[in-house]
Parts: sequence; C-alpha cells; structure tokens
Amino acid sequence: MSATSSKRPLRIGLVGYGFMGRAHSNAYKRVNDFFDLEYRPVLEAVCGRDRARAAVFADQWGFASVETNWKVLVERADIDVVDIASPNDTHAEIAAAAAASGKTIFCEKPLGRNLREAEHMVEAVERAGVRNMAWYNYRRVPAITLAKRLVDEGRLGRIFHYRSTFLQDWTISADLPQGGQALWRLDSSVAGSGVTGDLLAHCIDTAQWLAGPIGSVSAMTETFIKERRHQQTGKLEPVSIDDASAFLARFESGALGTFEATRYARGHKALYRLEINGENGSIAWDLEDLHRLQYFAHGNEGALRGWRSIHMTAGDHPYMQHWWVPGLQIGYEHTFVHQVADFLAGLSCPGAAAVPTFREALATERVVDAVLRSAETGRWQDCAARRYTSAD
Ligand code: SOE
Repeated sequence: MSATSSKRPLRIGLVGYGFMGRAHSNAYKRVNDFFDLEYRPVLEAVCGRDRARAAVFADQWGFASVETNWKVLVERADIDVVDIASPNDTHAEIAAAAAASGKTIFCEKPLGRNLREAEHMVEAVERAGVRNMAWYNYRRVPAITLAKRLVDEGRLGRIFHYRSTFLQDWTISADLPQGGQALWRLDSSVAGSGVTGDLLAHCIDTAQWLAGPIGSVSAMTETFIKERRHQQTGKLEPVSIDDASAFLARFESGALGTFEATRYARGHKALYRLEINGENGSIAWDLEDLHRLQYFAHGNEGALRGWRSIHMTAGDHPYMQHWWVPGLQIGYEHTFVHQVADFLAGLSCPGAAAVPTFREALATERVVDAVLRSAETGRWQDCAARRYTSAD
C-alpha cells in the first residue's frame, strides 16, 4: 500500500499458494484499481508448508512476509483476514482457530471435507461473531448475476426445470497418480469427495441461489479407475473419490433439476453449463462463453421469436461499468475480483454480509452430503434431514 493511500487497510493472511491462492491474490491486487472502495486489501503474509515455495510466491505476488505454520499466522496481530486457499482437509481446523482469534475468514469452496466439518465451521464463526465468506466465485460472473436479477424480477415466471453440468477430462489416464501436490483432489482423505464436492458444489450453489432450496435428491456416482499410485507413498492404493456424479433433484418450489459432473468427459476441460426453463422464459449459460447470457422471452414476437444472445459488456450489465468500454469482455479471474469488491463494499455498510456466508454455503454442503448418501444407499434423500452437531 502506498504511504499516501487514503484507503483503510484490510491485512490479508493467505493460506495456500496453489491455483486458488493465485486467483485470490490477483483479486486482492486488482480490486482497488477498478472499484472505488473505502478499504484496500494489503498482502501481509502468505503461509505454506514449503518455505522456499512460499517465498517465491510472496515475491511474485507481493506478500510482505512468509509463514510456514498457519497456527502462527492466525495469531498474528497484523492480520485482519485469514483466507483459506489450502487443500480441503485443512479448512475446518484453520477456520476454527482463526475464528477463535477473532479474524475475518474467507474460505475456498467446499467449506469442509464433509457436512460434519462444515457444520463445525459455521458454529465456530457464529460463536466467535466473526465475518466470514465462502468463495463460490461463479455467482459473480456478470451473466449469472443478471440471471439472478431476471429470476427475482419474475421474468421467467414459475420455474419448471433446472439443469446443470460441469464436465472435465483431466483424470482419464490410469497412470495419473493420486494425492500430493496438485493431485490432492483425487485423494478422498484430503478432498473429502471427488467431483460432487469439487464441481457439483458450484452447480448446487448457483442453483440454490437462482432457484431456491433443493429439497431432495436421487444420485449415482462412479469411480472408473479403482486404484492409482499414491504420489506420496509410491504405492498402488484404492481410489475412493467419485470420478463422476449425477443426480435428480426436487426443488422445494416444485421445480425439477438434473445435475451431472465428471472428470471423464473427453474433450471438456471446464464446461460448466446451466439452463433454467420457466413459464414465461428460459435462460442458459456456459463457462466457455461466460460473457454471454442466452435468454428466451415468451411473448408475441410471431415469426421473429427466438433466443437472444446477450453480450454482457455494457455499462448496465452487472459489474461491467467498472471495466472496459461496451463490447470488450472480461473473464474468469474477474469473478474473484467481484467477490472481493462486494465484500469490501459490505464492510462500509453496517449489517451487510457479503454472500455466501459460511451458513449459506452450508446449504450446498447439505445437498452434497445428501447426494453422496443417496449414491451409497440407492434411495432418495432429504437434504435438510441430516444434522451434525459439535458432539459428532
Ligand atoms: C477442479 O479442476 C477445479 O479447479 C475446481 O476445484 C474449481 O473450483 C473449478 O472452478 C474449476 O475446476
């Protein structure tokens, strides 16, 4: 921060220096360049187990200091926000300690490895009364924010169908090891689950935000490659994450949903798609064309009826007045900038909570848990039924 800055500093302690650590750091660095805010994130410390790698990261991104033990980081008096961008098995413990030390907490999705950890995290932040936010970044794609506006304005009318898929193909090779650096998403002891917690969690978060609570689900999952060599032990070990997961959903509103995520869809790298069909209209969106919202309005256009492809680059589109001139689009990294901007704006408005809070993210965890239980039992599962408490 420049010595002359009039902004109020918000000192960030980032845990994790992987892909998400980079996405969050970029957001902290860019946000004040484009948004007029009272607060400014200051990159105070990055924490990672490997000091040399953390130091390289700190140097590249401009963090003032390095820690190798998150327990030290969460106690530091010069840190306001603990941002958890480390693998899933660390989230619950770090969040509980950071809450106890009075920090604001940001946590990369999913909250924990399972519902029990997620519930403990919600209890911890609410008991301590600290601000908290989960990084479900796709809500801040301008097209998805506009979709939310259209639904809330009643333009679609009653919603009948919600369909969503998240397709990847990066784990098809049986030679890919599981576990360790960059591959912890394949190790269930670290990740919790496979594509259900990693990819479907995004689809579920967006779905419940746009179309309301999911009441019950019927799911199936599959693990196509049953054994992989573990990167850390070198041994061939059983794979216990779900490689693919699909479920039917009944929304509390009466709408029907279909959801699918896989890392075995050859040719797709990160194709997140959604479509909503309502009585008066439909909307569709996909991540490969993230700057377009497809919209069909049922009306009296006669022979000219059809889907509109809205190019989300005008000043009256959500967030877009902060970026370039009409016609010039933005991308993936901007969704994280928007989430930080919303959080910082909320700090200047007493009572405003930047969403999703941990409690809101817990609603996603409940559906993830119900999906995994349904796949295991072969039965429909009620999403609200299961509760864990601190006694578990
Ligand atoms: C997995 O490949 C992954 O990076 C997820 O972990 C992210 O949450 C998703 O946005 C993109 O895919």
